[in-house]
Amino acid sequence: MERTLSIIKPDGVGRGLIGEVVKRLEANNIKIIAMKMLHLTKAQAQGFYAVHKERPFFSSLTDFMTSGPVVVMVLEGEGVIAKYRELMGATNYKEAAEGTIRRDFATDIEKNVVHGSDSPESADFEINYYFNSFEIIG
Ligand code: FUP
Repeated sequence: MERTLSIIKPDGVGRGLIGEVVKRLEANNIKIIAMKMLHLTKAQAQGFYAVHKERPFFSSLTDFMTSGPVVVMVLEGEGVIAKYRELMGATNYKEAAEGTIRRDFATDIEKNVVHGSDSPESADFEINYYFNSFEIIG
């Protein structure tokens, strides 16, 4: 059994896409075992995206991630890391497959509606970044 972290980003929350994303998770039998809404501070966004701190888009990305509330979730299931990334589609929505969340709703490489962990190691870091053990339905 695997776990992954999902974020509905400020563009997704602001555009009323929380229900749409959750609907797609449920339709694909992906179990939500934790969920909350947060408005990240700049420092919290920088800590979350620390692996990207040398990248040219880091400053813009962390500004965007603090521009409004986000919904963070822990998802659980067999192969859920890859399964959720498949539902999300490629980072660049122009390259995302048809029927994916990013292809259907993203407007920009940065404003791409959702985040999903890319490996078991990053899932572990990211889940613990946002949730303590009491907030996850074991
Ligand atoms: P992903 O795993 O698909 O979320 O993509 P990355 O971890 O590579 O990038 C994290 C976020 O940085 C993306 F969701 C959007 C942003 N980004 C840019 O703004 N510009 C880029 O060229 C690449 C990524």
